Amino acid sequence: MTTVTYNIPAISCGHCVHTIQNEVSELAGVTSVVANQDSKQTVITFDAPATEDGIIALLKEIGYAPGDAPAGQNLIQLN
Ligand SMILES: [Cu+2]
Repeated sequence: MTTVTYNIPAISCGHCVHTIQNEVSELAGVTSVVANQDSKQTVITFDAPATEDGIIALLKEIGYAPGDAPAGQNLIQLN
């Protein structure tokens, strides 16, 4: 299981949160998507067949490309 945290600058309201959670959770292998309107961070947990590349591609496709995180906040944890 892999958990990744992305900074997504385009998150501006609850609708964005809803869209991200709905769309990303439909990817096969994604087990958890938690987007936060205040921190603009999204925490995604997944297993195969989902891949980080696939998740990023989907986020870009729906208009929520992950942005550059401030130093120390680009968290990628491999469990
Ligand atoms: Cu919004």
